[in-house]
Amino acid sequence: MDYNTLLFEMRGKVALITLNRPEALNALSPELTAELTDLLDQLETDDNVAVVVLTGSEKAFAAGADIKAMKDWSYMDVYKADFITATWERISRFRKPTIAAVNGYALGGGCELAMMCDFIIASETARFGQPEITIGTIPGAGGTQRLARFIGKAKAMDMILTGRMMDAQEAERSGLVSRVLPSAELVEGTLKVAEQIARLSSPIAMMAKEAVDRAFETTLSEGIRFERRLFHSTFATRDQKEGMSAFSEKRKPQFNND
Ligand code: CO8
Repeated sequence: MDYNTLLFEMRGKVALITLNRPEALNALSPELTAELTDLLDQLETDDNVAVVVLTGSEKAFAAGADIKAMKDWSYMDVYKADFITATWERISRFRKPTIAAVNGYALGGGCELAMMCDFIIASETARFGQPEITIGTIPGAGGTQRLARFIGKAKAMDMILTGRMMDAQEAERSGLVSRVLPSAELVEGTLKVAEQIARLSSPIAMMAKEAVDRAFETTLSEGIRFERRLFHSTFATRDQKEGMSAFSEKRKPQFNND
C-alpha cells in the first residue's frame, strides 16, 4: 500500500498511520483525506488489524484543512462535493478502536480529525485549536459539536470564538486528551497502549467502543438499554467464556476474537 501523503506500518495487530505532508504541516488536502479513507476501508475488514493509531510529525499532527486548496472554492463547489462529510468522517465510523497520538499542532480540521478518534494521547508540546474564525470561517468537520462535548460549553466557546490555542496540560485538565507523554515517547507510548487493547478480544473491544459512543447519541435510559443488550450478547462469544475461565483458573486468557 503506497500513498503520497501517508506512511503506514503494522506493529503486531496495531496499524500505525502517519500523516506525511511535511511541506504543509500535514494540512489535510483532498488527496490526503482520500488516501486516509482508502486505507481505513482496507483496515476495517482486515482481521489482522485490531487497533489503529493515527499520528503526524513532531511539529504537527495536522495544521487543519488545506487553506491554499480551499481558498477559491465556491459554495457550489463545496455543496456539490459534500465537502468534508464525503471523506473526512470515515475515521469516526471506523468500528475498531482508534487512538490519535498528537505531537505539535492539531488545529482546525487537525483537531477535528483527532477528536474523531476514540481518544487522544498528547505529547507535552501538543497545541490544540479551532482557529477557523481567524480565517473567516467556522469549524466544519464536527468541531463545534465534538469540542463542546469534550470540554464543555464555556471552554469550547472560548476556543472557537477567539481561535486561541490550548496546550497539552490545559487539554488534559479539560478532558480533551486522556494522557500526556513526553514528546520523544509519544508514538512508542501510544503504541504500547494500543498493543494493550490489541491483546484483548477485538469484537468485545468493538462492542465496548460502540456502547460508549452511544452515550453521545441518545438518552441515558436508551443508552443503558443499548449497553445491556451488548453486555448480554458478549455471553454468546467464546472470548467471554475464555476470559472468565482464565480468571477462574488463574491463568492468562487466550482470546481468539470469536
Ligand atoms: N493549509 C495549507 N498550508 C498550511 C497550513 C494549512 N492549514 N498550515 C500550514 N501550512 C503551510 C504554510 O503555508 C507553510 O508553507 P510555505 O512554507 O509554503 O509558506 C508551511 O505549512 C509551514 O507553515 P508556517 O510557515 O506557517 O509555520 P509556522 O511554524 O510559522 O506556523 C502554524 C505554524 C501556527 C500552525 C501556522 O502554519 C498556521 O497558523 N497554520 C494554519 C492553521 C489554521 O488556520 N488551521 C485551520 C484551517 S481551516 C480548517 O481546518 C477548516 C476545517 C474545516 C473542516 C475540515 C475539512 C477539510
